[in-house]
Amino acid sequence: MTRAVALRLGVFAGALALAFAAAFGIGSAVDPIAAADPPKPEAMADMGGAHGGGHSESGGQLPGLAVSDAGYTLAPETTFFTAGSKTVLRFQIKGPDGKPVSGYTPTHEKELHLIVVRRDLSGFHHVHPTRDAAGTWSIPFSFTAGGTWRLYADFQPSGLDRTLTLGVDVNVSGLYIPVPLNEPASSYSVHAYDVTLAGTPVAGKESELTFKVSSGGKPVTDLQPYLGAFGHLVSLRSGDLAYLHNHPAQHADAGMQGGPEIKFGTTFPTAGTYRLFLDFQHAGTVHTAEFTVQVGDSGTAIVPPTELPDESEPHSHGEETHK
Ligand SMILES: [Cu+2]
Repeated sequence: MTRAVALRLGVFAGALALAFAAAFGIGSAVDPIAAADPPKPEAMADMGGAHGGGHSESGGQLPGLAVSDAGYTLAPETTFFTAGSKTVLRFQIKGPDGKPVSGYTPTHEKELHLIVVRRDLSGFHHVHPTRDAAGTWSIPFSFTAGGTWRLYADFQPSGLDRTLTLGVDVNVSGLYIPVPLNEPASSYSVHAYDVTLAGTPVAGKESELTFKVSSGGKPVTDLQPYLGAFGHLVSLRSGDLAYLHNHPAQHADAGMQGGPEIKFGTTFPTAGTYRLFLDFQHAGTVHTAEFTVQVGDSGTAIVPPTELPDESEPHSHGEETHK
């Protein structure tokens, strides 16, 4: 009984921590992003629904919305989990022949990228499972709170000339406190870093987004390459969690230094609210900055704050908090 109580309390504390984190800027909705980086013409056409998607079972819809596409299926071993306990995520990608895929073309130094996020867009993770000889992918994982979570597998099977992003929902039992999306903001603080965002996103057209990383009021000029780029941007569209994945045009080789700016050409397929997750690496650690972005049919400028908090001030997150 003591153990059960402790477990419950643990789950509750985890959920509170998550809710607290969310209040300070985690969890929002984003946009469907093209699977390719840089976006290939056909992927862009898919995003805009410009052609019929004859090559695709999903009828040309945005990446991340379907569990099967082009004959490939994301097949999790189970879709039931318990919050707060260590588990192992296991899944296969089944190919057109129904067998687990064992041939992949690496994209950004990995055969497969796994994104895990709760459907309210809180609790984002970008991880890299390992594959066994039988084609089963696995990675240790702990869900921080209950709710419906979504797994995205972003990969390129060697039999296909483009990347696929397949998505599946999983059920996590445990305390569920939905976290509202943060209001749109042009700055986000994570650990010792302040990240600002500037740009003028427009629906259906490529727009440049510029992130700038500072620490203690000083620009960071020694960002490290992470998986071949100085930044990885995943955007999820609020409402249906359609998925976009972008990288800077500039390739980053080991030993190069980047920053403070990281620029992306991003095409948001439709107007709407998107949650952007920027992964960057500094001093050996990967951090994720999150932004809620409102995309309209005519561009609205996102203006970064002119003054960043310096270390003498209490750490500000520059975003409205929700109670
Ligand atoms: Cu990845």
